[in-house]
Amino acid sequence: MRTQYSNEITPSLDGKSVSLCGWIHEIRDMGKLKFLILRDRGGFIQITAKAGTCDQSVLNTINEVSRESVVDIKGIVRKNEKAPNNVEISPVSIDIISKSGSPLPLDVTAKVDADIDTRLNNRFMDLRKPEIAAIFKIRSKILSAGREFLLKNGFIEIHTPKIIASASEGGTELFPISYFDREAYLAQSPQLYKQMMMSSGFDRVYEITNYFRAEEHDTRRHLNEVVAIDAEISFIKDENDVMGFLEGLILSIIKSAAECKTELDILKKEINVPGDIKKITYDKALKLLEENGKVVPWGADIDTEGEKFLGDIVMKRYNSGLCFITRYPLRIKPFYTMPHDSEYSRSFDLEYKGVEISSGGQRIHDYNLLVERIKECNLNPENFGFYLNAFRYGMPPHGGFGLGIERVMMQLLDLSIREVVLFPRDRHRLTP
Ligand code: AMO
Repeated sequence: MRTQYSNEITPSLDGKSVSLCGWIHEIRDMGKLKFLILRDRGGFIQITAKAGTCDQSVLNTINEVSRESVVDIKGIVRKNEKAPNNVEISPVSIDIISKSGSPLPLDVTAKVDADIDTRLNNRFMDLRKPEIAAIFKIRSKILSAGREFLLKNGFIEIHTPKIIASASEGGTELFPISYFDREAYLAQSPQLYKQMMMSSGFDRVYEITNYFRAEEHDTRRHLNEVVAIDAEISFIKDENDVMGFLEGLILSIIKSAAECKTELDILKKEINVPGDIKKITYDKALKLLEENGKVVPWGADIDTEGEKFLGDIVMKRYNSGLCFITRYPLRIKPFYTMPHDSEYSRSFDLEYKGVEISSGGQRIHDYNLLVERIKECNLNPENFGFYLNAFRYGMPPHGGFGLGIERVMMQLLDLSIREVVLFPRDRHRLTP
């Protein structure tokens, strides 16, 4: 229906006929002079109607139209130094395609700041704000950059089931669902299936996928449904090979976000692309924390506060926002993690500005060791029959990671996790 987006209208088009479609962002009636601000995906453009020079039907429509109505405007481009971006449209016709009700549930002009719950309850309208839409344009860009990096490196995209029969992470954070006459669960991650693909000889696979986690957490950085880039790689020497791929992936993601100049200008944010990523062992991380007055007992997970502390220390010492924490105690990692020795594992977490954005490592590829570890983690090998079978008939050494997109986005833009998901699912929110 349209010939251009608003941001494509420049003074050089002076005198040209155009057709624009979008929403009425603002209406200003100065009597004989009436202004509309039209908003579309590209931005804003001023529509200026003068009594006397403009058709009466156009003036009547402007009197009738309400804010946020959807319109189709045909008109002539006029150069005007007083108009925003030195250009405006002199309207020839205005069709109201869909009249908006009023009062509006949310003020799109953002003169009144709404609280996050009101915003999320009216998300369709919240997303009309350019600064909110900008977040999701960046999100789309980083996913494309991630996909491009993986495809360039020979990864094959897969899709694994989201309705599963047994836990993949060994924990209890599962959402049960009824599957005909049986109980099933929503997938916590593609972990078991992406590993099985290594036995199938796919060598390098990835999936951009939803995780469903029935965690009770009600925090700034947890949701019950998230999206992650999951990858698995065969014929690795050890976990360092996996970290190499993850480093390439995250750096290309951050670089692509830093290149979103238009969106970052709208958001008034800047993104620094870190250099290479520092590796710190778990033991060293605990030591650094202790030196700075925060004691984490050996064998415990580094909590939210500890991660934040560590992020600050790493920034001060190494001038980097990113660091790997490696060689975690075996006892706090899932059953599929390759042991380094009896105490430590070949696993890692990737921290970005003091928040875990990814975890991964080398996996066990030996059938007997895997069964042993499943038992040691108080799980029943019988529940993992279909998975274990893939280890009995030729399984290469392999490893992989899961990179949480919401965590990456919130750290990139310094926002809370609810802000970077279209329709977040948390402890209290199941709609919209
Ligand atoms: P893990 O459970 O650490 O590892 O998840 C990987 C990454 O996913 C994101 N994430 C979450 N983000 C927000 N809210 C949540 N509730 C949430 N849960 C997970 C985080 C986290 O780092 N199978 C392994 C990955 C692997 O080893 O390949 C796994 O799922 O960014």
